[in-house]
Amino acid sequence: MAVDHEKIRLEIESFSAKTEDELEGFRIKYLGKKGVLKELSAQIKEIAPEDRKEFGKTLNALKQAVQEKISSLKDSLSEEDGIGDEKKDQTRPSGTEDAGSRHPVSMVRREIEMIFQRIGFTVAEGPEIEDDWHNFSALNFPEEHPARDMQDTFFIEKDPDIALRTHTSSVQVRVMESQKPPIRIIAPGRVYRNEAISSRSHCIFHQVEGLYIDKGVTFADMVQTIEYFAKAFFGKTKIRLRPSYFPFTEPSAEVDVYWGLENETDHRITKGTGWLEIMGCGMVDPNVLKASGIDPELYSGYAFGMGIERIAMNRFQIGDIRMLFENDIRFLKQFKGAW
Ligand code: 2U9
Repeated sequence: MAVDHEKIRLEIESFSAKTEDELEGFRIKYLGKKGVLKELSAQIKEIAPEDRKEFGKTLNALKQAVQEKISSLKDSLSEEDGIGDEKKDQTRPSGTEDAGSRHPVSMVRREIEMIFQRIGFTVAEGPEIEDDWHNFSALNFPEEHPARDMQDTFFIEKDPDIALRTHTSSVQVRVMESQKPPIRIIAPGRVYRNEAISSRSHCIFHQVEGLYIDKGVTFADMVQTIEYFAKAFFGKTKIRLRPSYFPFTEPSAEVDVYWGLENETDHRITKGTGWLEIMGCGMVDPNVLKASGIDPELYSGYAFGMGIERIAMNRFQIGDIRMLFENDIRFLKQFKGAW
């Protein structure tokens, strides 16, 4: 009787088992008392004596193939068994996982948050899609202000105007509407500008703004807080304020820290002046307090705002702002373990 050994060999090699039971069934089928290989070896009597040696060899090879299959499937089944498997060393160190890292913008944001939390500020958040009131009107932007333009703001709906917030000041308006002074908050988050004019400018960036409102808050209080921040974040002790203008603060100022002019890098960073602009600030305009239901006769406050990308570029010596948006893994990997 002709036996197709090749067919049996293929059957053995292509077998796979999902459970121990299936594997045991396989073992019995081939190696059991009435198994395929036992029946084959019984046929040896019918083989011509001169072919018996060859037949025996083939049988042995099949037997070996079955045993190898069983042992390899046993290994892979016990691996899948996982944690519950007593045969495994549960104390073996797991090895290193490639865990990724925090984005430099997130690192700087967190550091700023912590610096202000140390002096009693809490972190406030609010919606990125805003109405005209919270983004513009309540902040004393006149009806015809250019920031309200389609070229500068991403509108989602018209009449009533709904847009992507252009600053996190809208968050602070919401807090003023719902809480009584004293208010001491910082509002970090993503903001949007419609920079249609230049393809190199960016539509999304991040800000941290701060607001402190209470009875008797003065310009001097603001300067002290900014001095504290400059020391804590940059390690610099000297700041200067230059007059500026924002619709929501009066008076308003731009803040520079004295960076120094010790070396070539200092010259480059400060464009040869020794001073580095870090933020804007001012006393909250009485109109803004009024709009949110806070009596400007009773209360006063200061506010400040800074762009996180700009500060991250300074902190990590990043020459091109696009690095912060492109998420190139070769760039991001450099921040592993930084914080
Ligand atoms: C309320 C009242 C006043 C927030 C302020 C600035 C000055 C400022 C810019 C810095 C760089 C924005 O990211 S940037 O482009 N911001 O200079 N922001 S005062 O003033 C407020 C906020 C909320 C209710």
